[in-house]
Amino acid sequence: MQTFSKDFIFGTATSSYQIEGAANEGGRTPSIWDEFSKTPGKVWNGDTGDVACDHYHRFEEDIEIIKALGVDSYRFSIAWPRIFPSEGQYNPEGMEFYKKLAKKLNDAGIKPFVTLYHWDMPKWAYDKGGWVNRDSVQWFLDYAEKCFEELDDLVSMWITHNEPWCAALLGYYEGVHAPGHMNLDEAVRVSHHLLLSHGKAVELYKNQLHLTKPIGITLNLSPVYPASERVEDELAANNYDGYLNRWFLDPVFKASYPKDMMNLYSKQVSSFDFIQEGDMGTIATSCDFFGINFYNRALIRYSTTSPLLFEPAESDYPKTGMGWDVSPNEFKELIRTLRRDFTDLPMYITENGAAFQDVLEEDGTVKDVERREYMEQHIEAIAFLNEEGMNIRGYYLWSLLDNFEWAFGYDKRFGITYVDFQTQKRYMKDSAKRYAEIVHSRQL
Ligand code: GBH
Repeated sequence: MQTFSKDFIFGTATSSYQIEGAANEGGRTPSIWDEFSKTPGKVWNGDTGDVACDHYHRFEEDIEIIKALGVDSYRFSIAWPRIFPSEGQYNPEGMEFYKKLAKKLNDAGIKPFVTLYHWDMPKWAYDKGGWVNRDSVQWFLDYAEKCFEELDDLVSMWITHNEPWCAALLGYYEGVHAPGHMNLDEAVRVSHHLLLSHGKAVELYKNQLHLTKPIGITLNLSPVYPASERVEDELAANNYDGYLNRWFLDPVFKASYPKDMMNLYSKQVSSFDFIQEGDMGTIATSCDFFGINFYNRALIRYSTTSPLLFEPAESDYPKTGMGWDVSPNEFKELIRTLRRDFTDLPMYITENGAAFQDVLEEDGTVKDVERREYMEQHIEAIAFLNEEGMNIRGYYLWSLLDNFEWAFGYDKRFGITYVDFQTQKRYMKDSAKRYAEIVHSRQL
């Protein structure tokens, strides 16, 4: 039997565009995701976040679910276009929504863990060049400053960016996320500006505003394994690790980009002149914790047809509904690697969870055995890791609700709560009931 200490934080997570809806209310203007989801062919079934889980109107009901889970904390993100609907125009009505939400959470004894950027850049900022434009760093800081000033009292921890790899590489290189570009030169600049805006936001928070809540960044990390012992596959796996993990880990913890990746990218990136004097030091500004989103390991092989020389390989692991390997052991290896090679900071698993095909039974139950097992395996892994002294301080299940799963629309359900998108009725799945037990007993 594994046990968790009283101060270990159990939570659940969501993000603004994926759940809020009310796309045109409260003074909000479109984000890049409104644009992208309305572009034919980009999102499964033409789904958009216009209504999503209608959380903007139903947040009180959703807080009741969070209370029923008994969790210590709830992680959500702020929609930038609600706060700055146009350049330089602060919108207090937008902020009011998050104040109400955070207050209600505090009243219920639930700690708000707030992400500033979970991918919904305002369209006005995109029209001025988006994250490719270095001015985006200042736009983000203006937005961050307002959030810090208005919300810090109500927030228990801050995350600057969620998964900059997704925003930069999926958005600007692979073209599957907003804004749907396919240009490595842009993607690499974007990653730099995202990271720089992170470092500057931390400096602003600590050194200028003198605020004291813990602040950090969340990266999506997948430990990478070669499909075979062939040297080509090992090279490909190393490149993919550089592409997905090290391109973000090295700047944040070592104040430099990985040399091997600079080399690989230099064939497609015209120059690295966007890296200015002092930038790397700023990016590595020390944080209070490190956030990790973990879903799966990656199995990679050499490819002559792909420009970066890698591609996913078939694996015989059990899969989630996304086709991702269920790999709790590799999760443990990832954490040990991070401890050995990168950081001593306290860690939070800011997302972990799985999509599976769910069936809502007549009696309102959802018997999501696979999701429950996935969750138990990863929570158990954390208990083992903490016995080894890995200092993981919290775990946030992705996600509180079935929601808009980006390019997959409403086709993929990650929730521990089932949402009937026709009626907006919520049903706790079996995984949610089991999670409540674990949280309550602090053991499994
Ligand atoms: C997160 O992203 C997001 O933060 C969240 O908004 C989203 O809803 C949730 O996860 C579920 O998707 O095996 O090499 O193909 C997930 C980031 C990055 C995780 C890519 C899986 C696959 C790497 N994903 N990764 S690979």
